[in-house]
Amino acid sequence: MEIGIVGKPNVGKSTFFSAATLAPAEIANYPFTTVEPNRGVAYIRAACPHVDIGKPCNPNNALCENGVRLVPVDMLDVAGLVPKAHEGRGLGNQFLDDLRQASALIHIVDASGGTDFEGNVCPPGSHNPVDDVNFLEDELAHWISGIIQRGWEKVARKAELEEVPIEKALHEKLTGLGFTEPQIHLAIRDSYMDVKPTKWTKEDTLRLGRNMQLRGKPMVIAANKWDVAPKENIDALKALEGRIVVPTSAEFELALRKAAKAGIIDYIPGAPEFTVKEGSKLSAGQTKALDKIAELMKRGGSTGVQQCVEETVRKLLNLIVVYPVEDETHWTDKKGNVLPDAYLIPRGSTAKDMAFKVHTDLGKNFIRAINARTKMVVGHDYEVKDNDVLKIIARA
Ligand SMILES: Nc1nc2c(ncn2[C@@H]2O[C@H](COP(=O)(O)OP(=O)(O)OP(=O)(O)O)[C@@H](O)[C@H]2O)c(=O)[nH]1
Ligand SMILES: [Mg+2]
Repeated sequence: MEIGIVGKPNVGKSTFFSAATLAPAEIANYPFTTVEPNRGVAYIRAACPHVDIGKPCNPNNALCENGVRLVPVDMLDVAGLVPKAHEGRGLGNQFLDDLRQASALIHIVDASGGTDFEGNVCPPGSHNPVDDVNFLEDELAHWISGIIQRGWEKVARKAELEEVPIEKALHEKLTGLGFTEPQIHLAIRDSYMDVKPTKWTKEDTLRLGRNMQLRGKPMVIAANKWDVAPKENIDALKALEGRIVVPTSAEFELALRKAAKAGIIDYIPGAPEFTVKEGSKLSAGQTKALDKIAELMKRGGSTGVQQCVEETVRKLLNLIVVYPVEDETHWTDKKGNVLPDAYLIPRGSTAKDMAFKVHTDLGKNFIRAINARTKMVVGHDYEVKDNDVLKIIARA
């Protein structure tokens, strides 16, 4: 699972990335600070079933703190995108190829309105952040349609001649872009494409590109720089139809995570508050900065960064967390590790889908599963629930 961070230059993409992952990234108040992508691991929180069985867990691919399982998601921070990047402006849009494997995107918007389209600092409030949403979606549509258009005539002619379903031909053409055939099928339907792909015009493929982005690279908007953003800008972004918008202060979240790492404060990412550790010696500047952060958290419930990551996984992608085990009595793997693995799978997945997620062979040879909580046997079509613990039985 990978989430890509996108947006115009200088809006706080790397700050958000660094706050969410604690991976180092260069941050500066000018455009195009980031050229090469930054990669890191963020986490989403889930109630760990180890609490239900009353034994500490031994997580393999995740951490667990005080009964909260932290399930990893990969995160990628890329260079800034400017209007007409598809025509080569700024750094162009070739670098978006790094986002091929991303299942979802977080669009960082400077909600303070203090950066223009190119990412240059401008008087706060002089730029309308709502305009950034439209331009970025348009650039992403151009990116996808540009890839479709490259050598399309040949592909379309061949598909028509050999009567290959067009979603299949497109899927092949876009191999590696991370789109599934069903997503492509739905995007074609949403775009009212001509049944004859040789008749598709540039405008048609642009419409298709937009719908493919909606289906295959859906997006959450982070209304960033919340700490300095006028309320009307946040409200205007929140009022955008059909989009999930989360106000964030990446700068504050990064400060908190760094202070927690340095042992100055106690802070769990996503929590509504933090406490200064006893014996921490704070400078006047630090106290002032922490007071400002506390004030925003009181007003908004948190800095928003962790919420934004979790809304992307939970609400936008509608993923749930499940735990496969080998032993349904002790909730362990073969070696006796308690609840070693946590997997993210789409809500609505079946026990067999989950088996495939763990291992292709386990999916292919699936016989049945056992719900470790109820000890009930469930079949291949059992719909897996969030927080389920399942033993999968397969032919050897
Ligand atoms: N006030 C405030 N400033 C922020 C916030 N997030 C980032 N910044 C500042 O915005 C500037 C740009 O931050 P970066 O993280 O480098 O932005 P970027 O989008 O990665 O920029 P490029 O890599 O150049 O595209 C820096 O001065 C940050 O300190 C925030 O939440 N609030
Ligand atoms: Mg950057």
